[in-house]
Order: sequence, then structure tokens, then C-alpha cells
Amino acid sequence: MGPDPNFLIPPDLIQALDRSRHAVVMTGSGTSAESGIPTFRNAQTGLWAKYRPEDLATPEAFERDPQLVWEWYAWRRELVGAAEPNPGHIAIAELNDLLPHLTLITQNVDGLHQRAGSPRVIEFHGNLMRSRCTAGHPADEIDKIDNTGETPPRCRQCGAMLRPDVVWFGEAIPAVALATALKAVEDCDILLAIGTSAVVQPAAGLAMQAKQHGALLVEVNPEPTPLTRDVDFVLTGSSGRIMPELVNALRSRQDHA
Ligand code: BV8
Repeated sequence: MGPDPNFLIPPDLIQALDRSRHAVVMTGSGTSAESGIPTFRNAQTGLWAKYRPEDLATPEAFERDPQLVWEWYAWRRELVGAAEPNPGHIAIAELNDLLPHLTLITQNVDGLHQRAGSPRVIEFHGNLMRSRCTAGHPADEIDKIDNTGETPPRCRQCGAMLRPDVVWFGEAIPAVALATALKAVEDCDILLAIGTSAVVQPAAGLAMQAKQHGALLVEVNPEPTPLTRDVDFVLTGSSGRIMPELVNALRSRQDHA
């Protein structure tokens, strides 16, 4: 799907990006929708249709039924394993070559930004392709886990149950991810919020924190969100279509500079 000539990215946005000293991209599950991974809101199909994600992605749910929660994540890992990065992920990775300083913060737990080539990804909500021991031993890539036949599997070091290395509702954002993200949003001069419903906190607050520190706000989303009214550039559409457009426009401005 080549660039769509009649979709114009506002030239003053391209100019602002090209002049940026530090840009932040913040993504939500909308950026993975075109990779076939349903967004968190409508994630539930088939067997999982009867559960609400907010009810499963909690410590209480894991406490109550660790096997069910582990199996939900195993199902989601399969979806992620079968998915490929889409043109939106790839365009975001290409931005690294066009901008002097880019910080990528993702709420997604699917690792697709890394697979698309983004060099540094702040995983604000963790990554479901890693698991960690409930007694605190470090996370391991999922394929390094001895499948002891139990569900959830047990930690090799101490025998405690493993859990997905993600941030559940009610859990704190990993300290390094939070501190790095806050520092970036306070320093950046432009923040692009891509494919996020801007509902989940504290991720949703990052865009306004950037604005309060003088950054321009850009939103890429087919739908309006609670952020839209405070955004300087609203690009209505899918990230897989808009982001390649934006990168092409920035690249051609730089080529003709
Ligand atoms: C915390 C990992 C405190 C797990 C996720 C009231 C009651 C209870 C809690 C709260 C409350 N009010 C606030 C809270 C806190 C809570 C919260 O915000 N709740 C919400 C529901 C109100 N937050 C927390 O609990 C956070 N922790 O507060 O801890 C604390 C502090 C100190 C010490 C101890 C404790 C932790 C939140 C992290 C939760 N984990 N994910 C997992 O994935 O299993 S959040 C999960 O949902 C996703 O990561 C995502 O971030 C979030 C939202 O999901 P979606 O809506 O699907 O995705 P997204 O927002 O990205 O929306 C999709 C968007 O894409 C839409 O706008 C759509 O239009 C757009 N789109 C669709 N297609 C495309 C597209 N855009 C572009 N292109 C397309 N093709």
C-alpha cells in the first residue's frame, strides 16, 4: 500500500518535526491493530469473549485463578507470535534516522516496535513475551522457560509460579520506565500520541505533561479521544496509513532542504 498522494500532512507539522530537538512518540494498542492484534478494548474473541480484559489483567484475577490468567496470556502470545510489524511500526522506527532525538514510549506489550527496528523502546506496561517469577526472580524470555507441564510454569530458581512480565491494573509502572518517560515528556518539543485511547493512567497523562512543558501535541487515531481537544495537529486515520505519509513528507523536506 503506497503513500496516498491526496492525504496531506500539514506542512507546518513537518516543519515542526524537522526542527525538533527532541520528539516523543507514545503508542497504544491501535498501532498494533493493523498487525491483526485486537486493541485492548475489543481484544476478546472466541473463548475469551466472556471475559473483560480489565478483569483479567489484575493481580486479583491471577490470585484467584492463575491458570486462567496464564492461559489468557498464552493465547495473546500466540496472536503476537503470528503477527508482523505493520507499516506504522516500521515508519516509527524510520523516524529514528530522520530526527536528532526520538524517545518511543509504548503502552503495548507485544514487542512489535522492537521487531520493526525501533532501537530503544520504553515498555510502559511491560512485555507479555517475557515472564517473571512471582517471588521476584528476574524475567525470562518466554521460550527459555522449562515447561514443567504446570500452568503457570514454576521458577527454576525457587519454584514459585511465573507470571507475565506486564503491568496489571493497580500495579505500579516499572520505576525506570516511568522516570525515563517523565524526563522525556518534560524535555521534548513535540509529542505524537499514536493509536491510544488516552484513558489508562498514568500513560494517558504523559501527553498533557508534555504540553504543559511547551511541547506541540500530535494525535494519530481514526477516532477522537479525551486528548483530541488539546491537540495541535489531529491526523484522523490509521497509523499504518498516516505514519508512512508523515515519514515520506519529512524525508522529502530533508532531501530538498
Ligand atoms: C496504577 C498491560 C497505581 C497488561 C495495561 C479506577 C479504578 C481502578 C483503577 C483506576 C481507576 N482510575 C484510574 C485507575 C488506574 C488504572 C487506570 O488507568 N484504569 C483505567 C481503566 C481508568 N491504572 C492503573 O492501574 C495503572 N497503575 O495506577 O497503579 C499505583 C501507583 C503506585 C504504586 C502502586 C500502584 C496501571 C495501568 C496499566 C494496565 N496494563 N496493559 C495487559 O496488556 O494485559 S493497560 C492496557 O489497556 C494497554 O496496555 C493499553 O495501554 C490500555 C488501553 O487499551 P486500549 O484502549 O485497547 O488501547 P488503547 O488505549 O491503546 O486504545 C486503542 C486506540 O487505538 C483507540 O483510541 C482506537 O481508536 C485506536 N485505533 C484503533 N485502530 C487504530 C487506532 N489508532 C491508529 N491506527 C489504527 N489502525
